[in-house]
Order: sequence, then C-alpha cells, then structure tokens
Amino acid sequence: MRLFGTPASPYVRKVRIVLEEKRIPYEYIIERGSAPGSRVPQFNPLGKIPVLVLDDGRAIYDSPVIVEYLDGASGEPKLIPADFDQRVEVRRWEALGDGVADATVAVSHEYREPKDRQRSAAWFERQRQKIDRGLSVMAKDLGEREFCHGSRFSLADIAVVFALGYLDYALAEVEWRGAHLNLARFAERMAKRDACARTVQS
Ligand SMILES: N[C@@H](CCC(=O)N[C@@H](CS)C(=O)NCC(=O)O)C(=O)O
Repeated sequence: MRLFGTPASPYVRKVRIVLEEKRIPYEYIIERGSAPGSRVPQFNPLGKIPVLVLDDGRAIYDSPVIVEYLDGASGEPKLIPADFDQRVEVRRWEALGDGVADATVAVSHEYREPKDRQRSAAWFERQRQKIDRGLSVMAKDLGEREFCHGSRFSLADIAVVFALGYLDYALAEVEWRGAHLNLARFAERMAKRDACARTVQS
C-alpha cells in the first residue's frame, strides 16, 4: 500500500503512527495535493492528504477512515476497541485531536498571509479558544493515568501525540506545558515510543 502525505501534516502523522505501531509495511510518498502534477487529486477528489492507496487500487481517505481501515484489516495491537461504548470514547479523543489540529492548521496558515489581508482578531481568538479548550479537556480527561483510554495504548493516545506535536511545530508560542503539567509528562513519555519518534514533524 502507498501513503501519500507530507511530513508536516498532523493527519498524515496520525496515520503513520498507526502504520508503525501495527508494523504494517507501506510506501510513503511525499506529495502534497496542491503541488503541480500531484497524483493526490486522482486518488482523493478533495485533493487532501493523507490518502492511502491499496494494492488493488482502492483509495481511502480521510484520516479517520484510513485508521478505521488499517485497524480493522490487520491484527494486534488493536488501536480502536471493538466494544461500542469504548470505541465511541476513543473516537471522541480522535475528534478532539483532529479539532485542535484543525484550529492550529487554520491559524498557522493565516499567519502566512500579509498582515493587512489576515482575518480579524475575533477569528484568531475563536481558533485559540478551540485549542485552549481542547487541551483543557485532554488534560482533565487524562488526569494522572498512563493512557488516555483504558489500560493500553490506543488511537486516543495517538490523537494527543499528533495534536500536541503539531502545536509545537506550527504554533510554538502556545505554551501549553506550563498550563497542563500532566499533558507535558504524557507527551514526554509518548515521545519515547518508536512510532512517535520516527514520525516527528519536519
Ligand atoms: N479531515 C482531514 C483533513 C486533511 C487535511 O486537511 N489535510 C491538509 C494537509 S494538513 C490538506 O491536504 N490540505 C489541502 C487542502 O485543503 O486543499 C483528515 O483527517 O484527513
């Protein structure tokens, strides 16, 4: 299978951590949808990465669907629980990670616009609130536990890893460590996992 993506994308990192944790072999093709001649729009009409292209030619997007496919089509370790209620809970963590990453992507892209064409202060404040509230809920729900959900590593942990990692990469001025010491300790612990270390944003 082939994964189209770029090293900076938080959603691509999510998928890569899943592939690495599950030791699924894949070809990583660094390609952005908007690059001239990119093959991404052939596989994902939305032109977004990540997109996973299976050996039989099927293309799978977006990242929540890709991780559903990867976890369902392969064996242990399972990263999404089979039990309905637990599954919903893990997917809620994923939505939280995606939402924090969405707001971080939006703000960091907006910063690249010339100052006089940037959105209003109120818009920036709304995005910042999404990030702050998202992190507060992550910190509260994690508490002092080892993992975000249950007693083993899951997609819930991956969600926090890619959201915080992307925040450090794209909006380093958000000083979340001082406000959430438990998240800081969690991030430090998770950074030692091979799959997390091998996929750090660049
Ligand atoms: N919800 C999607 C988001 C994917 C996404 O927004 N990817 C960005 C890169 S970080 C992209 O390809 N943007 C190009 C575009 O929006 O045209 C997912 O989880 O896969």
